[in-house]
Order: sequence, then structure tokens, then C-alpha cells
Amino acid sequence: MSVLVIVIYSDYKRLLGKIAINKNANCKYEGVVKQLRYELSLKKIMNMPLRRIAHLDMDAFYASVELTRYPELRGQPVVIAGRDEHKPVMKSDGCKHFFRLRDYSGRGVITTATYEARALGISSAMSVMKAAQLAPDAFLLPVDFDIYRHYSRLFKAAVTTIAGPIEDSGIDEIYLDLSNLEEDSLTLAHRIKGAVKNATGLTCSIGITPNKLLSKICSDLEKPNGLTILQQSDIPARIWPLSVSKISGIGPKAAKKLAFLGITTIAELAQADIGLLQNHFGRSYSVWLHEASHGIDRRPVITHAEPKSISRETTFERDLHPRNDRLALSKVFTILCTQVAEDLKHKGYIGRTISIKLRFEDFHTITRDFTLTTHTADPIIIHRAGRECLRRVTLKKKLRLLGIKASALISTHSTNQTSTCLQQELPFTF
Ligand code: TTP
Ligand code: MG
Ligand code: MG
Repeated sequence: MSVLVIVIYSDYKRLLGKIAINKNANCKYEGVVKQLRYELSLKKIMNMPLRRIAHLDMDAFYASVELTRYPELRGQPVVIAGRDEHKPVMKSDGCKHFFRLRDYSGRGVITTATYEARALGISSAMSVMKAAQLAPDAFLLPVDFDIYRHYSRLFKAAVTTIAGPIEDSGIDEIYLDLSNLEEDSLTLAHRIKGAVKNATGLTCSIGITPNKLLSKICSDLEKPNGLTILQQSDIPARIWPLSVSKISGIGPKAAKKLAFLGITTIAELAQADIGLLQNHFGRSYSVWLHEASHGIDRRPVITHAEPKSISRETTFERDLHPRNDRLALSKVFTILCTQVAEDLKHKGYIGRTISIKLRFEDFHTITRDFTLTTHTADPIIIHRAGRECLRRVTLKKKLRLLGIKASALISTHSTNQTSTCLQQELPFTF
């Protein structure tokens, strides 16, 4: 076998063709063929023009924005969670009274925290009550999405003036394709950081590498105010020692499954047998895992992304019983449908698939979809489709969260369907 492999490597394209022609007769070479196809795709990537992609992510974004209006809290552990009741109060002596974590009772979760609070063990998505046990004296500020959206627009506009069109990948992060810019990466990164600081007063972290996957990993490596520039050849030294969970696309479930196979670092994933991965993850995800671990990612930077879905959801202050709290639930359901319809109209989209999301008191979460015959932004039709979804759920346990989503979107700018679909009476498919 080893001789065969050496021969094939010397002229693999020709031999691949031969093996493909004699496919049935050459089943025993199937593994070699797979390996060669992979090598060919690698070669294609090697031959692709080298790109220079940046990922920029703001540091402790919501918390940093809050500190611009409460500079007296700089250097303190500050946590962003909850609603208006914990807004700072102006005292008669002109000083502000800030709430502390120990003042909080409820079941909210932390959106983010300053790096000083993180040093005390606090992290995003942690329950506020748990954080209060860790750091009762940490300051608590409520979430104010309007101001975060404002700062988001500011930093994105500032980057555009230097690097051109951006791919908007979240409220505090963007991708940039710097391939056609002349300046070296270090100079560009410093200019971008300077522009962001000028426009917002905030710091960000940047990763610059040949693709989006690596840049996303790298923007996180030296936070806060970080800058990591990496070439493909740096992967074994810089990327392979990291945990597989650093790869965006390997969630907690996949990481757990990989750990079960003895794979915890990206290096171990890179060395794993694709056959073994395929036995546990299916073909396409295994190929993706393998390529990701070798730092391969062909995705382009998309500067005019269309949204895939528009959704609204709410977590109740207390769990609601499907029968006893029916009135309250149906009120929330109607509000969510109306909000989704308004969001669709506001953003200029109509959707064809309506989904509901239910999270029960035990955190078990389910979704149900309903596809209409035409696209819509009509709250009544969205409501009816949502009810169709609800009918397919056995409602016994109390509910913690309810959500509505419209997907399979098309832009109303590219269609004249809006007016017709608003007049549709019963556009359901059965
Ligand atoms: P992130 O960029 O993940 O976090 P961050 O900017 O707060 O901190 P870092 O320096 O590590 O980048 O998220 C951006 C914002 O999104 C964050 O400020 C608050 C919000 N967010 C949530 O609401 N819930 C979450 O679980 C996370 C992770 C973020
Ligand atoms: Mg961030
Ligand atoms: Mg982010």
C-alpha cells in the first residue's frame, strides 16, 4: 500500500482518473481515493490567491459603552443585566447611586461584564444570582439596546472609512477583506483601531489571517485591545494548542462528543482519522471539522448580507401555565407576532416560514415550523401560522420562554408580492 501511495502522490491526478474509471473493480482503493480528493482540494486552496481577512470584535461591548456615560465606574467590576429598575439614581447631592449585584433578585442572565468583573469569575450568560454570590459588590447596570445599537453603527461607519465595505456579523463584530489594500497588516490594524477609538472612545480586538475562521479565533486571542496577525504556516504553533471550542462552529455539544473521542485540542482534531469522525458526526460536518482544524475556510466576506430570519422572543418573569395563564400567554403571543410583522415591514422583508420556539420550566426547548404558500408580513397571517405550530405541541409543562420567527425571507424591494400577500385569506399548505 505504501508503494502505491508514493506512486499516486507523484502523479495523483492521472491515477485518480484511472481509479475512478475502474471504480467498481477498485473498491479496495476507496480510502486512497478519498485521501487524494482531499489532497486535491487542499492543492486548490493552496493555489487560491492568498487573502487577507480581518475580524474585529469590540471589547466587553455593552459594558464599555455604559462606561462612556458612567466614567466614574472605570476600573470597577461592572455587570450588565436586567431592565430599568436598576438604572442609576441621581441623589439630591448631585451624585449617582449605583445598584450592586447584591441588590438583584430575579432570574435574569448577564449579557456581559467588564474585564475586572470577569477576573472575579463572572461571564456572559451566567445567571445574575450566581454572579451575585461571586461578587456581591460588583456594580449592576441595566441593558440599554438603543445606545449599543448607536455605538455599533458608529464603529462600523468608522471602519468603513478606512477599509471599505464590511461584513456585519453581529452588534459588536465585523469581517473585512483587506486583500486589495496596499498597507501592511500592522499599519492597517492600528489605523482601524484608531478610527474606532476616535469615533466611540472604545477599544476593539483584531485578528488578521488568510480567512474568516482563523481571524475569528485570532481576534479573541489577545483581548482586550488585542491584535493578532497570523499566516497559514503559524497554525501548528498558534492554533493547534487551543481547545476545539475556540473554533466557531464547534458548540458545546460537539466539543463534548469530541472529548468523548479523546479530542480536546485543535491539534488532536487535525490528526484525527476522518473515518472515525464520520462515524460520529456524519460526512459533511466531519469534512468541515477536518478542514477547520487545518485552518481551511473558503467563505468569502459578504458585504451585503441578507438576514436569514427575523424573530422576537421573551422570557417570562415567572413561568406561565398553558391553561391557567392562557390569557397572559395569548396576549404575549399576539404581541410577538405583531412585533415580528412590524420588524419585517420596517426592514423591508416578507417571510414564508413561521416558527415558534417554546422553552419549558425544565429548560427543554422545542421549535415548530409552518410554511405558508406565499410570503407575508401580515400579523394576522403570522399569528394563524403560529397557532398552527402551537397545535402540534403537547402543552402540559409551564412555559419559561416564547418566541416567534419568520424565515425564508425575501426583500420587498426585489418583489411586488407584499400587496398581494396581504390580501391572502388562508395561505396555508396542508
Ligand atoms: P461578545 O463580543 O461575545 O462579548 P463582549 O464584547 O462583551 O466581550 P469580549 O471582549 O469578550 O468580546 O458579545 C458582544 C455583546 O453581545 C456583549 O457585550 C453583550 C452581548 N451578549 C449577550 O447579550 N449575551 C451573551 O451571552 C454574549 C456572549 C454576549
Ligand atoms: Mg466583543
Ligand atoms: Mg462579539
